[in-house]
Amino acid sequence: MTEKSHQYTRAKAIVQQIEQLAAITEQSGCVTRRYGSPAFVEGAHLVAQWMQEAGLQTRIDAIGNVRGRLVSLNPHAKTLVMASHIDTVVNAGKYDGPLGLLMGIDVAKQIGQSTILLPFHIEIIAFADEEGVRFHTTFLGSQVVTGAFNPQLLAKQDADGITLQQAMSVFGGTAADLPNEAIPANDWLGYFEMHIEQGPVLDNRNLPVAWVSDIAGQKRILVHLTGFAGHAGTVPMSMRQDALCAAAEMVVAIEKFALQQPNLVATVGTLQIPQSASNVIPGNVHFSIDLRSNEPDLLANAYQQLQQLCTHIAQSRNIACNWQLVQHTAPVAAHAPFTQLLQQAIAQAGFPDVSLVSGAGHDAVPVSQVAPIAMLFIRCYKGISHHPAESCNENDIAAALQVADNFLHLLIQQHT
Ligand code: HGY
Ligand code: MN
Ligand code: MN
Repeated sequence: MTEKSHQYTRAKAIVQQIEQLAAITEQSGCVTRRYGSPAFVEGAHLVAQWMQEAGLQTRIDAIGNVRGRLVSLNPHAKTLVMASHIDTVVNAGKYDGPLGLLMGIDVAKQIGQSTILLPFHIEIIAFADEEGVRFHTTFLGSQVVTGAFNPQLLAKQDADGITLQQAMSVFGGTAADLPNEAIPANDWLGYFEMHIEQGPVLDNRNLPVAWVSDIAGQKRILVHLTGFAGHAGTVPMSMRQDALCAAAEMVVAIEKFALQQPNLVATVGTLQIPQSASNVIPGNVHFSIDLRSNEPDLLANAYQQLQQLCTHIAQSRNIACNWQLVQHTAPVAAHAPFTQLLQQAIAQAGFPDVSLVSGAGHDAVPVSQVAPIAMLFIRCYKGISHHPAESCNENDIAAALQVADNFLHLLIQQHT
């Protein structure tokens, strides 16, 4: 079997696993696997089984990351981590996260089954909470592995009042275990993540892969508006403190502001009206703002200007506005020469040297604080993501496996 046809066979097997994992969901008919849910736990155990079948020393850690190691004979060797996440957004696609993870398991399996003497350990990690849907956090799993986890997050509650500490107990983990789950800073050789592009550039340029030059910074904000609930039939329009109308004016103003900024995106993805009824003037509204740019100053200025804009709109409507920054991650650049080796691997596979900025966040962001990172993007159908139509074809996955195999062999050569 030629190397190319072998990579294609491997790609087909990965697509079958993607479908198998996607069938494990909180909601039948769509893919939803939020951190710590029974579906998440079932999916984690299936991934653990696949890691074991790939010959990796496997365990589920205290926060719920699934971890599989291919150990070098050199006990003092550093560790290369290949990872991605297995939690999803609500009504998600099947590939965002699982594709990169399953490709990492496959690449490690090929090396484990070869006669290569591994000069470094390889650790494959299925991160437990990259999306941050349940607790409005992100990167919980990767922050534990990098030692950056903030224990104050353990008290965060989900929509049902369950704390993160209670949620993680489903993995048998306790807060005291978390510091021991970190890979010490000087043990890292590097971090390599493969991920669908989640954007249209590769599809438009008819390319299977690209390397990632930067990952955009992001700020997640929760806005709580308090007006005054009232009778929809009796309160004159001029006397209302309608929290929803205030929110609506803010949402449109946020969109208008972002449309005028060339390198900024702003999204109001969630909006809730607690205790709503059709004949009640909304007294309370909560909504989220997701703000991103790969330019730190632009992101900071936009944050300030939008906060002023919303405060002004609230004051003009006699509405109280509580503005809460729930998460901030600075923009991150991939690290040379680690990424230069990935560029070499892409060239060896015969693909052009194309790099992209990632508008999406990835676990590579927290990892970049402790290790050199390299990310490989894989074309996805029309760039669709965070949507059930998200998909990727076997040829592109096979092309990415070819690059990943090259990258690992270059790293092994470099450290032998
Ligand atoms: O939102 C993101 O950028 C990623 O999908 N967590
Ligand atoms: Mn995502
Ligand atoms: Mn992702």
